[in-house]
Amino acid sequence: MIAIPAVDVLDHKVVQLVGGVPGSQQVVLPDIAKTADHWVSMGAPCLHLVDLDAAFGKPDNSDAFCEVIASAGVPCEVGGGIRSESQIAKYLDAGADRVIVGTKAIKEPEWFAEMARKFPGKLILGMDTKGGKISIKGWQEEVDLSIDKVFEDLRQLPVRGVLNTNIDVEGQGKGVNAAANAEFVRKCPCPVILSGGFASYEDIKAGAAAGAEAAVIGMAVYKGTMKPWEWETPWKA
Ligand code: AMZ
Repeated sequence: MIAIPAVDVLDHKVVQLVGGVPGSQQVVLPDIAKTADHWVSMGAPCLHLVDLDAAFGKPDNSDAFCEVIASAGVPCEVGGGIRSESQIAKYLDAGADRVIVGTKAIKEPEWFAEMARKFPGKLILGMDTKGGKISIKGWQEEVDLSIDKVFEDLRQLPVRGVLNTNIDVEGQGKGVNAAANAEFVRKCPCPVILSGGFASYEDIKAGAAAGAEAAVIGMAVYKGTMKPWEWETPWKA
């Protein structure tokens, strides 16, 4: 399993929020490109770019993200506020390795199925969960849709994987919910990228043991409490 640093952008700056709540910024860095370059220079094998402005329906950061994607030199996954085929195509044309679609995919599964077939192996379904329920629209709306049903539908689709952020523990630096993560990975029919609360190498090991493909790390690398470049195999477990 690889660890991927998150570059979350709100108000056109790199931020780390607690539980995704605007106003809870623990970290604010003004330069998106510089922050992305920093993680690549530390050996990050991949970048996780999230446009929170777009996820909240505000003017997006897609041009800045496209520049990062084109020059990063490592694979990038990108999401947040993606609601159209042209937005998916814009990021793929810029060289994104994969594009994360959450809200629109959950709200309009038929549209998502069409996009998944149009861009095979390129889409990640963003399925973030709070108290065991799927959460959308910047984690401000809960959806009454069973996770098992979404997994069932996914079996037919050539998606690259599923991103699951555990919102209950996200941004708190207290560690992951290893049992919830393991259950998610066990049930999901495709590769899983876990996110939310990764605070120690033990958390990373637990994600690897569960069979996840990757773990997104945010607060812990920004606060310096986790240093993946110092691991026995940097950024890997
Ligand atoms: O922090 C938040 N409030 C937040 C966040 N990090 N809200 C959404 N997201 C991320 C999801 C996924 O990567 O984890 O945005 C992406 C999905 O966005 P959308 O707009 O397609 O639901």
